[in-house]
Amino acid sequence: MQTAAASFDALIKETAALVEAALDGFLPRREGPLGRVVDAMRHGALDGGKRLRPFLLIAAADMFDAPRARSVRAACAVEMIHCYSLIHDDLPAMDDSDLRRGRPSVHKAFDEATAILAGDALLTQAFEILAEPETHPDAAVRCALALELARAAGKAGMVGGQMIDIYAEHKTFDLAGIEELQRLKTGALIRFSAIGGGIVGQAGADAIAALAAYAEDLGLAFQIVDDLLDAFGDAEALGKPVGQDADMDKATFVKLLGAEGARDKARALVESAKARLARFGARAEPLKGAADFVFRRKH
Ligand code: GRG
Repeated sequence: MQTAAASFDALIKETAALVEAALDGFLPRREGPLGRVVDAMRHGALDGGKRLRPFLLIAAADMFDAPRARSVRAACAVEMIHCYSLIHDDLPAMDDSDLRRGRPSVHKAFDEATAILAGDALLTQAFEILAEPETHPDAAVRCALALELARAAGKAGMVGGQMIDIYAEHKTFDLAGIEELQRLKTGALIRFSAIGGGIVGQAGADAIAALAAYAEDLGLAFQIVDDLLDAFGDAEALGKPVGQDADMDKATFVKLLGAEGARDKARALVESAKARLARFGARAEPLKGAADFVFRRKH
């Protein structure tokens, strides 16, 4: 029998391949200047990343027997938003990163103006995809998806979190402050991914609330593990620090809780996330597998 981790690994490989093919189809190459922005969008969105958010969306939608043709489209929308955020986050005005997913970041491979436009175009196209009838025949479902994604991505979600991260006085952040920042910056899109699957599958309000609670625990665990990976290169084996964040003023879960404390909190959140899915029984195994994956991931 396959272990739970092996079946999760197989399923995320399968959903990532579906999303890769669909993204490729959404971004056909063009000639001329338009071709340049499309090439930059392709550079930022194709062939990279863990595709965790699409996995969450598709696995949640599967629980309600939503056709994959619909859930993959919604999954592409959330991945486009995620990729746009990474392209813009890498810009000189933000994190100024030369590398992303082991390749030159989009502004390095192209130029800053093209990277800004490629991010903008991915952001816009996400909503175009959600609004198209192929995503769901019921316009109310399409509207609910667009509403929730807009809330997750905008000032009350990811953009708001990024703003706090850039301008807040990190030195004064306590645990509640950093949790709030991360709930917005990375948590909101992870939360959308899970509830978006429920919306595509026309799940009831109670089921969607359970998915939201799962994803809120998961998003926080994801960020704590991110801090552990930054500090140690591994969340499970807390070895010698491999490189603390260059910005010494930046509060992280590791600085606030210590390595052991951060790891214990991440582990507890993963268990809590899985418990939130009890009502779904065996159908929730893939989402439970995602929670375990968040803890054992190495990048
Ligand atoms: C620029 C509007 C705007 C927002 C940026 C999410 C974000 C806000 C920036 C990303 C910066 C960052 C590295 C945050 C740490 C957690 C995180 C979101 C990591 C990247 O997500 P993964 O690990 O990436 O899912 P892959 O490459 O696997 O898709």
